[in-house]
Amino acid sequence: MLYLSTDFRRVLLGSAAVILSLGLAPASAQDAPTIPTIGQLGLEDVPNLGADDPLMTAEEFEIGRQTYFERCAGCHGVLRKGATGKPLTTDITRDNGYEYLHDFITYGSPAGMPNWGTSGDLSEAQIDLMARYVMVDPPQPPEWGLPEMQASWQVVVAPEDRPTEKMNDINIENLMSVTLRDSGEIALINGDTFKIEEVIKTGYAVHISRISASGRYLLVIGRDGLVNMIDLWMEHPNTVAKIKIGIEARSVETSKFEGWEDKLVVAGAYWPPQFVIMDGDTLEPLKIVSTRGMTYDDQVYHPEPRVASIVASHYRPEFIINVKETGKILLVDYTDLKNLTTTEIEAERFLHDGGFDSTLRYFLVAANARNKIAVIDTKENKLTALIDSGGTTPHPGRGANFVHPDFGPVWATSHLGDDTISLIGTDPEGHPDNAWQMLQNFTALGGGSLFIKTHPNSDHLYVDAPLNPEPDFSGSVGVFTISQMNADEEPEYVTLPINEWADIEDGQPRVVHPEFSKDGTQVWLSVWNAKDKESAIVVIDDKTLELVTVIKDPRLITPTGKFNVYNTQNDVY
Ligand code: DHE
Repeated sequence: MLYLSTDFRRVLLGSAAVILSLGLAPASAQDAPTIPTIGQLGLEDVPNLGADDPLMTAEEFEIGRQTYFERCAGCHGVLRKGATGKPLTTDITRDNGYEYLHDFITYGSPAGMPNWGTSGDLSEAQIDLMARYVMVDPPQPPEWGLPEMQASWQVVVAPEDRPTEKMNDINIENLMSVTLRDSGEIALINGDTFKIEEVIKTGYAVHISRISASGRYLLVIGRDGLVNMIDLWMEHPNTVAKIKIGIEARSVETSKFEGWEDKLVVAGAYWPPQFVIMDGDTLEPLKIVSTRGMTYDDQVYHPEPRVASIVASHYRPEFIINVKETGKILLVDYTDLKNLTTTEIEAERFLHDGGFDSTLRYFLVAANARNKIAVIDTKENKLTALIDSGGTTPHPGRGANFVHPDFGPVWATSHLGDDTISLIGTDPEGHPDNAWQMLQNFTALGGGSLFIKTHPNSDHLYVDAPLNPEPDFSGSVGVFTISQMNADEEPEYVTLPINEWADIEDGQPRVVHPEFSKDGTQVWLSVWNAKDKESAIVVIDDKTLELVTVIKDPRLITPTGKFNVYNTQNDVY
């Protein structure tokens, strides 16, 4: 079964030509799906098709496969068993029927399903096709082991040919690595001057950026599993090594423990479900570990336990690897890859994203299907607490750490499924009664929030709501004043109309991912529009909450995540 290629393909979707770079070539005849007829499924509501017609043609199936990979697999899973999104196995979808699926894709839901139709992201023809596609059994994607990784591995500039000192005059600590999602690029934007220094080609629908312990290397991962290692010391920072670690991926991190700075890189894949540890200079793959196995609670086999967030411990030479579907957190000791030692912690399902508390000792991660936050003590290597988040589908990003006037140090998360903000106490020594308790729930803009952020030098807490179907909410950010918070009252927030400030006429841009400058004086927000429409980055003054500047440039295609080098390198959030 060979249907992999790294070539870009151009296919016609409805009348619009779209370039797809997913690393997926057409299925061979052997893989051709069995497509049932309308009559076999007992459906009556599919437009223009009669009982004897197949639900879709083989060509439509191929387009559906690509679109599912691009838009749906992240939440619903490659095998469609569900995670952040609901399961879409055919027993369920065929029961739901065409009309239900069509409407759900078109209008979305306040619980976090994007409104693909009304937002203009998918055309009517694409929605029709996807409503039919999810009623056909999912294809099984291929494996991706060492031979495939080695074949994709490229050292573009050998370590001995790289600069021995910084060759540019950019203040790299205040550089922002900005995800340009749909162009498969990152923009390096100067945080002092707002100038776009470089735009660098990366993987498909590039996801996150992380910075090596020294601050020199920027690691970027695309949804297609391509990891780019970018040297920020070069006169013009660019890729020095790259490798494709799987078919679908979301996370990358580097070793940060003392003595191991910049030595290793780790990346996690959604498909195949595995992580790989690589050499920190060249990205040579050294060790691949599958995450397939038993769920922590029912103890039944799961074929697709995807690797979600990964962080590097500051207390031990370990990577903290969160496995979504099994609900397990793996503390992987990287000092001896031949005799790998892993502490496996039973946490909760489905682990997604998270970050450290302000001391960097505890790691807090959302188990979003069970509305829980799991807390790991990275010094003692054990589960410290499992806390009800008080809302639906917690989605913290890395979360926000601040000192609450009444509660002391807390970590905050917002939610995808409703408008709840949750504060958890994180100071077992200074505030033992509050530690690992859900101290307060209050409301922000609305459901569909993805990220919450503050900075040690800021008195503000920023909460977005990009997946809210209501444009007034998805186009704004809510800002709370920390010093005005108290234990007895729901704090008030101000709404900043970021979309209005960006002054974009066309489309329904979503405001996403607040990120601070190095010193915490400015906050950057992405105004994320469709890829053929204007997008922007809005920078605001954190003290006055007034507009500093709007960064617009034809190269800023679908900006989403932004990663300040210093804050990301040092886990400041
Ligand atoms: Fe993300 C982080 C997975 C959709 C922007 N996203 C993460 C992490 C995971 C993840 C596992 C944690 C990485 C880590 O810390 O190591 N994201 C997924 C999905 O599975 C999901 C839900 C669906 C998908 O198909 O990918 C998804 N994510 C999105 C988006 O649509 C976002 C808003 C826009 C985009 O660029 O794709 C998006 N995700 C982000 C960002 C982060 C992230 C900006 C890093 C947050 C941070 O501050 O560290």
